[in-house]
Amino acid sequence: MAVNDEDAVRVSDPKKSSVGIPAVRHALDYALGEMGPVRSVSTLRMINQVAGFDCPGCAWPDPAAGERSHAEFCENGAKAAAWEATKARVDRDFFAGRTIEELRAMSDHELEREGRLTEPMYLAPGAQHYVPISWSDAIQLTAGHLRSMSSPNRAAFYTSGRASNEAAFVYQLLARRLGTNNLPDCSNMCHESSGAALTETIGIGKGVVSLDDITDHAELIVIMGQNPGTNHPRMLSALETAKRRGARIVTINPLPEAGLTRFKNPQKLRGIVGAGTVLTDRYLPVRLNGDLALFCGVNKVLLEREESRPGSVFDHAFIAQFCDGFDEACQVWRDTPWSTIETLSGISRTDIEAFADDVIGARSVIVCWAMGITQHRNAVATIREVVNFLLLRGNIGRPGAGPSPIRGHSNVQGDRTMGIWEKMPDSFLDRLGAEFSFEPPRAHGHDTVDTIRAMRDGDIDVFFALGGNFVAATPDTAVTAAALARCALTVHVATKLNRSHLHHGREALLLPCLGRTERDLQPSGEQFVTVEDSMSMVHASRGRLEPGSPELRSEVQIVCELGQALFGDDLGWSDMAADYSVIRHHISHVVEGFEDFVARVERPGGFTLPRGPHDGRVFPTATGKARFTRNPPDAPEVPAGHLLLQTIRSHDQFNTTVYGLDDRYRGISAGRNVLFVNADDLAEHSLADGDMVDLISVWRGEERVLRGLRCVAYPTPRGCAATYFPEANVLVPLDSTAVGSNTPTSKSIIVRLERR
Ligand SMILES: Nc1nc2c(c(=O)[nH]1)N[C@H]1C(S)=C(S)[C@@H](COP(=O)(O)OP(=O)(O)OC[C@H]3O[C@@H](n4cnc5c(=O)[nH]c(N)nc54)[C@H](O)[C@@H]3O)O[C@H]1N2
Ligand SMILES: Nc1nc2c(c(=O)[nH]1)N[C@H]1C(S)=C(S)[C@@H](COP(=O)(O)OP(=O)(O)OC[C@H]3O[C@@H](n4cnc5c(=O)[nH]c(N)nc54)[C@H](O)[C@@H]3O)O[C@H]1N2
Ligand code: SF4
Ligand SMILES: [Mo]
Repeated sequence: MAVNDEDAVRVSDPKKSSVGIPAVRHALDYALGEMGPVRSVSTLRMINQVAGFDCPGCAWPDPAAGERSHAEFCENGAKAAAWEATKARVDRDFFAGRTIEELRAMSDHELEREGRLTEPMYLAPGAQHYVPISWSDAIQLTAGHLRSMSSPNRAAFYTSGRASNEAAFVYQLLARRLGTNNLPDCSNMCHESSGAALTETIGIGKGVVSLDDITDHAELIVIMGQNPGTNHPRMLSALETAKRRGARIVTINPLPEAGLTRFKNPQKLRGIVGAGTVLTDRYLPVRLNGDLALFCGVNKVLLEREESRPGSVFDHAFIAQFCDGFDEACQVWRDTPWSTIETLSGISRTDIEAFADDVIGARSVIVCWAMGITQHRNAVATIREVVNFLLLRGNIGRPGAGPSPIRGHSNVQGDRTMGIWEKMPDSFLDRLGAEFSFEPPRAHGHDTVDTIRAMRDGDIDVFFALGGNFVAATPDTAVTAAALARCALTVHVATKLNRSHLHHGREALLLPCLGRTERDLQPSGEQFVTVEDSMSMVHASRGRLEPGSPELRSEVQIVCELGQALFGDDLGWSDMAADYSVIRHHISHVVEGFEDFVARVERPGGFTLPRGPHDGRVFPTATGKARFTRNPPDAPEVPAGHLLLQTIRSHDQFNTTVYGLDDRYRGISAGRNVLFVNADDLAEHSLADGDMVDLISVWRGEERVLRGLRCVAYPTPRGCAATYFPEANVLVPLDSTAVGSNTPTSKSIIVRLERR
């Protein structure tokens, strides 16, 4: 991974509040720099509007159609749109002037900053330069490779969560028509643990809370393992609304993240001139991966209180009618000693009891979480324990209550709904096969980690990526790069150049596509696409800008042309590409909840998908009941002299897309090579703030190194540290994954520091 030559990091005190005037100014500066004034205005005013495009940033939901403001976006949404709508271009001269080696020496920030890809590019075996290739040659080359494989399972089709429902649907159809379920996606590294835990316990792999549950109903909102001020900024507006009607907020996080402490709403005058709203009522600085122990502790207190005054705490009617496994779960809480709970969580019994008081005082509770929970070895168990916690007081299936995993990419949830999953259930495959008259493969395919293993072992010929940045986003960068190099062909459908395009197979293709912001004209006229947000709202997104180059094609068109090259027009590929409502028509027959899709999506603001547990306390689990589970607390054993490291996002990045080198709220500017550590841990290592260290991860006798990080003394619990991904992915062992979801454990890496 390239070291950032630009790095000259400066450190100041972390901010106590987020947003407010600086954020508005940053958003505008940023947009103007990338797009100039005219394009900035036309782009920003279309974000998240009913007739505009869905923000290409995160998956936070939009307010109802009539309740949106004129600027329904945050600073980071503006950055995401501007980054895509930039005027900068990477054209054939750019590639002619730079070898692959030279491009590899550039940082992630530098690569994407060069601008939008403009035409298909090809890298021949042994070549050092990408050269132009026609669309038809590129499609034929790909089809030729796919046809010559000895088995369809020698291809893998990766998806990043920005793909629209329509693109995702035709893409999974292509893979399955070819005969493979090898559909790894970014979700495997993201909320897979949430999906696994929720499917097992409540029968649906996604959240069951709506936006108005947060804004209008919940009396207590728990936010754990999430940094919304940076990663879901408009969530803070919703939390502010909740706060103003009297909701309490408990934050559980090893880092005191800015927006959660105090929030200045940039869209309200009081936010701009005043001190803003203090959002968090109780802050629990949990140890990294201590949440399972913490929730075991809270549940233990609830059980103790219930047993001392029967009928005062638990919702016995709900438990009796809708749940199973209750007694077995109680036994775990009885058996787990306080010493274990306090040691693993890093939170005192007194503080856990105070949190339990908040819970007992609230008639409705929502728990929100993101990557701080899902990317640990025991992530699935932790989320199941959160479900236990909610079930105890019937906090599911009524207003203001329930589990709410906050999703990452803008359409990652929709992609799953459309069938992007290596193990879609037979019910889906049955309907897909019936709709298109073919027999989809039934054997489960490879997820992300297994795809890397298969490539490493020489079992994959063609790696195809619909967006994303596979080599940078996945664990064990060196292993993944070497694995990609073993493929015969790597194909990337992308908007911008990134590191994955430089760690290629024997041959490689770059296929430049339209982005969310751009007009999509097909033979039947201008097209729109649809997306699903974190709260199961499905709605339309219409690009408005002129495409960045006349050669760009839509993702749907690229996939359908490949389908046609492979199979002729057997499934109606050309009709689907010509008119996306044909795809929506198919979706309405195949995907549950999409009945009458073509008509319903025309409603301003779209429609909400059915969610059994939310809508009517229906739990389609193995037993038809909501399931209490046994989750005895554990945590990684960190040897003496070592720290547990989490890898996080700065305020100036979207995953592997690095917009800039600042992390304003954490007081970091002009660099990313920093390590946040507790001051006492630094002292114990005879280090001080400002010292430079190398970071060595140790796992099963193996060592991996990330060099040259500046230590920053930071308020995080003893024994815990943090640095930024994607750079830190060199430290994450491929085989270190969560039990039950195979998600890389990128928030609990055992490391030691070595002074440079
Ligand atoms: N601007 C911007 N927006 C984004 C993204 C982006 O990169 N930039 N990425 C998008 C994507 S794909 C996703 S998945 C989301 C990610 O959204 P987040 O999950 O908020 O992202 P992270 O930066 O990984 O932050 C993890 C948070 O969890 C905390 N944490 C870490 N470990 C633990 C733990 O063991 N326990 C607890 N309680 N907390 C812990 C960290 O301190 C940090 O606050 O954001 C989406 N939105
Ligand atoms: N260590 C560590 N690793 C992590 C994480 C972590 O917290 N720590 N988080 C994980 C998570 S939550 C996620 S979701 C993954 C993200 O993994 P990915 O989704 O694979 O990565 P992104 O950085 O979101 O992908 C960025 C690239 O997508 C392309 N792109 C952007 N817009 C479009 C578009 O409209 N169409 C197409 N075709 N391409 C487009 C651009 O070329 C850009 O370079 O990373 C994971 N990796
Ligand atoms: S909160 Fe997320 S979806 Fe909303 S504008 Fe910001 S980045 Fe976009
Ligand atoms: Mo994500």
